[in-house]
Amino acid sequence: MGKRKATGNANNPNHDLCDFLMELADYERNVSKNVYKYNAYRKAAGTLSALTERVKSGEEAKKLPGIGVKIAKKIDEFLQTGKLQKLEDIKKDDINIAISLLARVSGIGPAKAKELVEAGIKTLEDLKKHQDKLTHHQKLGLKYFDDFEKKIPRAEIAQIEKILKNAIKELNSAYLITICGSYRRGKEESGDIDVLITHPDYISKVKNGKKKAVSLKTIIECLEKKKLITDTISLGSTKFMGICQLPEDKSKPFRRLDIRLTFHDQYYCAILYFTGSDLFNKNMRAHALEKKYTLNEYALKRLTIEGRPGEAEKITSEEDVFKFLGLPYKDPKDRNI
Ligand code: 8DG
Ligand code: CA
Ligand code: CA
Repeated sequence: MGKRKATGNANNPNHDLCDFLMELADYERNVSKNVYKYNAYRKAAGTLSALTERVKSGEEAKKLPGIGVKIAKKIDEFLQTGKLQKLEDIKKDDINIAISLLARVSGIGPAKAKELVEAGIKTLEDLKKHQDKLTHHQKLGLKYFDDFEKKIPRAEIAQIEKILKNAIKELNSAYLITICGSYRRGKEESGDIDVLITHPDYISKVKNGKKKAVSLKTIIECLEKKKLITDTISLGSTKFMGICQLPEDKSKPFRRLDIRLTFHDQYYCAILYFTGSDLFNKNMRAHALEKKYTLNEYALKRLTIEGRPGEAEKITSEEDVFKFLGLPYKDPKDRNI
């Protein structure tokens, strides 16, 4: 799972307010481990990031969805003093600083970061000396710490996309490949690369048989041979997590790459899900529930009267999902909430 971060909207007139809310969210996730507050702050930041005008007061903000009395008070404090004392105090605390730092290592979650800090490990140098306490993923996260902090320019992902598609199509020209995530939403920079692959013969209902020709392992081996994939964090039959670098340009940073193999009949729900943003997904799932549907990365299903998911609807495009839910289609670039 990626490290969650601020909602992007370059011309957001409330970006400083969004930033402090996202900092509070990160603190709640990484240090307090309070997912409820984490989500509450993120929701408030999402609401503010969608506004076209600057918020004038907490009172005004309180009328918006996801902003209650407590967040409104913080907005007032920030508008009046230019800072938030709670956040200033958090930022001064050595333990908090250490936990937040370690949680930036790929593979180290908030619980692990806390555990390490409690064991006296507070810096990346400390971590390097105690690699026995780390999983394979976390060791790689540490090794490539600096590179993984760097955003990936759109043009570089486009180059990787070309190499990846050519290589996979050489294996079998019927493979369908889509890079999702922030790249598909048109962002100029991304945190990692999220790839979805399917094949018309790879269908959820068919047991074995035709599926055999389709293999994620073969795809990964091929990409290793092309020197695109440099490391594997984990590899299962449908999910690869690893690291890539543009071949022929060793000056380029190492990048996080996730590849998922999905059934053809579930491909478009997967594309919708992995395109995000995650707040957009949350809103869409909530809307689905209002319409008595349940939506996830695999399928859209109507809920029965008893509230149980029924048969999966036949979905052959992202547009289908919007249609079933009675929503106007949104282009990926308009899903950046
Ligand atoms: P980024 O990599 O440029 O930072 O942004 P991203 O592409 O939007 O984020 P991501 O962490 O790579 O996740 C890709 C998509 O997966 C995201 O846009 C929507 C979907 N997704 C959710 N919930 C979650 C979640 O909790 N963790 C992750 N990693 N992905 C999620 O809807
Ligand atoms: Ca990702
Ligand atoms: Ca991503």
